Amino acid sequence: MQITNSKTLFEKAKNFIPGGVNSPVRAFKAVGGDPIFIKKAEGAHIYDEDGNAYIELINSWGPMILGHNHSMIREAVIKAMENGTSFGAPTAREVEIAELITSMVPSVEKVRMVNSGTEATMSAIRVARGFTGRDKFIKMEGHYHGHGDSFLISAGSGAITMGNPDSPGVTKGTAKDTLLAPYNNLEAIETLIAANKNEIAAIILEPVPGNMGLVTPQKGYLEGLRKICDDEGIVLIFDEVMTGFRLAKGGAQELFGVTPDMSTLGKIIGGGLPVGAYGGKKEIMEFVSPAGPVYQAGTLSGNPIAMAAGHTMLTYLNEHPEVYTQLNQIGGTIANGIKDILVKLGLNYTVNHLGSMYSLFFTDKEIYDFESAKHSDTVLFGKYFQSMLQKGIYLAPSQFESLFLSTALTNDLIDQILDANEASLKEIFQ
Ligand code: KE4
Repeated sequence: MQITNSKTLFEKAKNFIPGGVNSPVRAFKAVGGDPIFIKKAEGAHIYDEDGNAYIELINSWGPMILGHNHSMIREAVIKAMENGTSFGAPTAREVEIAELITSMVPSVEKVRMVNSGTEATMSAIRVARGFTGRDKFIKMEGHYHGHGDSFLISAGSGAITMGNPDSPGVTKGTAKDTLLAPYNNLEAIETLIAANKNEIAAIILEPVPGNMGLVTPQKGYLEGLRKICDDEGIVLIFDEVMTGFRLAKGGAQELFGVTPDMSTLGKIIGGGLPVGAYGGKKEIMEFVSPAGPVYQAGTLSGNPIAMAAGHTMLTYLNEHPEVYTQLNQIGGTIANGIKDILVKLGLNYTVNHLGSMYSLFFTDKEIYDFESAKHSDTVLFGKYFQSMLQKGIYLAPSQFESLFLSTALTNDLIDQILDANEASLKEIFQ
């Protein structure tokens, strides 16, 4: 792969943008080399500034579930643009998408649109605190809920990738109200609750974490959290920014049949445009201004162009449940294909997979929480990443990220992905 133009652009970018990127996970810091600059994308492919084509398995970190530059999304955006780009006033499309989300996501009776997953989680915690009158909340080690101050404690995704899961700049005053527990561990939750009786407003988690690599909930875990929150009057928040509209049209809460009190949403919800949302039980959401006292606002919340893209995406997913059957087949073929390759090469690395999300961990240990995920050999991952990139497969440049598949992956492309995996793993280990 010739990457001259990307190199030139990256050198220039570093003069004007911190680290040359507008989001740390885009940097190749954890895997070596420089990031490639993308010029365009179509279907299952992205094309860099040097004309190299890649089969891509990030899909803009989740949104491109139907593949890039889908004609129905593009046409909806172009059509919406004819009426202007932003009014700062209510529009019919916002009512339509709110009604659609409440019909798709089991926990959501009322919903507020925002502009990112970070805004959604920050707002959800504030509302839970306002609703309960309590200050503390529990997050899981290694989970990532965006870059809001109170979440940057033992945070996954780019925070752990860059080696600062506890970010400087978060005050002790803020951090003291964030309690930490290992994922998949109900006993730790019960211990925290006993030590902070009637002080905990919420438990927030990724029901199926993707931000330490993909990890799945152990049997009874989500159900156990639901019961604890019912018993203790704690607001259970599922952060489904990644899993919402991906693992099922109603997200992980539909797939596992556990309904939280609130949900946060993002990524797919905007069809690739900047959209986040938080929602939940009517009695809780009625606390949100101007209906209630908890303030939250946004100049571009419910932006008409973003709503056009999001409404088109969600309408399609709502009306085509076969998409999830297809995604699950694609995910199963790739994940099981990689497992077969590992056996064939005599390698016992761990593959975690659920639906259209998967991760290959360079450790023989079972990965069920942050501590176990940290056993993975990130140097080996870097070699694997670079080898796959050279073979035209674009993976997330971090061991601590799930991959995201799209319906644009044809059988031929799946074969190419598996062939590249076999060749890269052979290269590294033989
Ligand atoms: P945004 O603010 O990036 O839209 O959403 C934050 C967020 C919240 N909750 C979960 C479960 C998330 O995965 C995210 C964002 N995910 C990362 C990828 N791990 C976005 C990519 C990036 O940071 O550039």
